[in-house]
Amino acid sequence: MSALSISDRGEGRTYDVVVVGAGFAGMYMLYRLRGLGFSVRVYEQGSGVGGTWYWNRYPGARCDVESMQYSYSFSDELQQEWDWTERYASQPEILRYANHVADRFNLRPHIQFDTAVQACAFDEDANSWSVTTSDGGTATAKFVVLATGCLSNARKPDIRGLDRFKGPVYHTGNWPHEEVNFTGLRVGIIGTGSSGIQSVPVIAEQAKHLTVFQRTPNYSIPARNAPLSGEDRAAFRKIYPEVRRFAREEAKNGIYTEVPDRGALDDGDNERRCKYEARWARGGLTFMSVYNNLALDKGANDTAADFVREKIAETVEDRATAKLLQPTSYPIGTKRICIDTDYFETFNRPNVTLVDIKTNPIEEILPHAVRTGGKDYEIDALVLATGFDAMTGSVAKIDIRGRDGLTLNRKWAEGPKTYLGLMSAGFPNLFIITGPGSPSVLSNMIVSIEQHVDWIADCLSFMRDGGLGTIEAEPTAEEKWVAHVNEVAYTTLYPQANSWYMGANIPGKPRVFMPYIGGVGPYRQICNEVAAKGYQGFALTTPERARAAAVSGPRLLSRPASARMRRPATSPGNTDKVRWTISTIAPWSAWAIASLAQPETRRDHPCGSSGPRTCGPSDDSAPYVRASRRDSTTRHECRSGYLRP
Ligand code: NA7
Repeated sequence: MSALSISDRGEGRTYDVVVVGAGFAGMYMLYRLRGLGFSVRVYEQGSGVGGTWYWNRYPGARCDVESMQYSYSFSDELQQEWDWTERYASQPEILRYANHVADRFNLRPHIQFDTAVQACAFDEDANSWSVTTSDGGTATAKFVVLATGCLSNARKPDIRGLDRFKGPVYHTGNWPHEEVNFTGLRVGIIGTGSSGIQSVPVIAEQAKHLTVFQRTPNYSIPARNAPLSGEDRAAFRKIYPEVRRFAREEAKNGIYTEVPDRGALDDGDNERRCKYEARWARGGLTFMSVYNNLALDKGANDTAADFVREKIAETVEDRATAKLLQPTSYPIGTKRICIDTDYFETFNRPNVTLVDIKTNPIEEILPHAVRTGGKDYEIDALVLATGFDAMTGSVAKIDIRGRDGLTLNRKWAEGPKTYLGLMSAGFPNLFIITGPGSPSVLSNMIVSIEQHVDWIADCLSFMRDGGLGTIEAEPTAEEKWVAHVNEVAYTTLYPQANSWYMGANIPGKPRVFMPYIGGVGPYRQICNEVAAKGYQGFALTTPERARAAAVSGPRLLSRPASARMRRPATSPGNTDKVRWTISTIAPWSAWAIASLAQPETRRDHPCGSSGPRTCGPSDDSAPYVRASRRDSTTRHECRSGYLRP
C-alpha cells in the first residue's frame, strides 16, 4: 500500500485515476486499483453498473459466449459461488451478476452514476488530466482509463421521415427500462444483426404482425440454449483452472474449445458434412472452429457457408423468403457470426413478413408506415436493431485533448491509431480498455478485459514505484503496431465484409479493420514482453517539474519510501526523460501471422523453440462442459503457451 496523502484519496475531486464507465471493464479496473491503494473515481452515465448489459435490454438479449466462460476469473470464490442458470445467460441474469459483483466487492462507493464524462484535457505542466463531467464538475487525475465499451454507442440510422413516425421507436442498444408490450401491435424491425436476430423470434410471439426489414442477411447458428444443472456447473467448476488458462493463453478468441488440427479441404465431403452437422447440433460460436482455415481460405470458408445456406433452405418453408435469408455477399464469420433461438423458424409464422431493403432501400418512414419498393408497410411500433458506432464511437463522444491541444478525434480522423490498443501517442497517461488495435470484440470480452486491466494495473504500480510522471505511446511503436494490426487482418478473409469491425456500418467512417486478429494468446504475450522490457515502445518520463509538483501539490502519486523502481537492465537509468525505442515488433508480425495458420505446421515460437502444436481439449461427443480431455503425454509447454512434443 502506498503512502498516499489525504488529497490523493479523492477529496476535492482529485484522484489518482479516473475511470470512465462502470461496465465489466470499469468495475474490474476499479477493483484492481483500489486493491493497489490508488484513489479512483468511476463516472458512469447510466444509473447502474453493467455497461452494454445495462443498456441492451431488448427482448431476447443474451450473450453469445457461454455463461460459465463469460464471467470474471479474477476471484475463484466468485466463480465458484455464482450459479449461472442457462448455457447462455440472458441480459437480466448478466445484469444481476454485474450488480452482485459491485456489491460483493464494495465498488459502488467509488462510482458516480448518472454522470457522463464530457471532456478530458491533459495539463502538460501538471502532468495530469482535467476531467469535465455532465454534473458541471471537474475532476483532476493523473491517469484516465477509458472503460467505455466497444458496443455502447447505439446508432440511430439517418432515414428520411424517422422523426415523423407517430408510434414508439425503440433502439435495441438503448432499450427502455420499463416493460415494452407489443401485444396486438403491428411492429416493424430494421436490422438483422445479432440484436435483430435475437429479438425477432421473441417479438413475433407477442406482436400481431412483425415486418422484418433486412438489408444484409446474416449467418446464424442455433444457440441450443438449455438450463444448466447443478451437475453441469460442478463439472465445469472442477476444470475452471484449465478453462481459464486455455482461454487466456491458447485460445484465439478467449473461449475454451477444441483447437482444430486440419483445414476444411483436408476432409472429404462426407466427413466434412458430418463435422458441420455435429457442430450445428451442438450449437454456438464454436461452429467456426471446426476447421482451422475457415477465416483464411475462401475455398474452405465456402464449404461452411454452403452448409449454413442449406440449413436455412431446409428450415424456411417459403423458397423466396429462404433465398433472401441466405447470406452470399461475404464469407461466413467475417461479420460476427450470430447465434439464435428459432430465428429462421420464425419466418414460417403467418404473422411474420421479410422485406428486402437491399434491392429496394427504405424510401422514407411515414407517420404510420415504412415505405419501400413503392409499397407502404403499416406499423404501430418501430424497432431499430441498427447496431453501434462500434469500438471508437463512445470514445469519440468525449472531447479528449492531449499534448498541444491535439484532439483524439482529429488524430483518429482517418482511423484509430493506438499502440497495442492500449494507448495513443500524444495522449499521456490515458489508457483504453479493449481499444481498437487489441483483440477485444474478436474475443470473449471478459478475457480481454481482464488482461488489459491487469496490464494497466501493473503499469500504474510500476510507475508509482518508480516515481514516474507519464507514460505515453511512442509514435514509431504506434505506427508499427497499426501496420502490424493491418497486416495480420489482411492475411484473413475478414476485410472482405462490410462489417462494423471495418467501421463500414457508419457512413463516412474510415474503413480500417479495428480489432487485432492475431489471437488473445499471442497478443497477451506481446503485451507481457513489452512490459518485461521496461514498457518497450512507451516513453516514460520523470520530469523535474513532476518531482517538484509531487512535493508541493497533491495531484501526483506519492512514491512510497520503501519502493524500489523495477527498472529493466536495458534502462538508460533514472534520467529526466527515459525512452526505450521499439526495435522488436517486426518479428511479432511473422509469428502472429504464422499463429493464424495451421497449428500442425512447424514454426518458430517466441521463446526460440519450434514444433507442432498439439490440440487442446477435444472430444466431439462429450457434453460441452466436460470437453476437457487432452493428450498430456505428448506436450511440452514453452513460454508462449504453445505445445510441442
Ligand atoms: P449490427 O451487427 O451492426 O447489425 C445492425 C443491423 O442493422 C444490420 O443488419 C444492418 O444492415 C442494419 N442497418 C444498419 N443501418 C441500417 C440502415 N440505415 N438501414 C437498414 N438497415 C440498417 O448490430 P447488432 O446490434 O445487431 O449487433 C452488434 C453486436 O452486438 C454483435 O455483432 C454482437 O457482437 C453483439 P447491414 O448489415 O449494415 O446491411
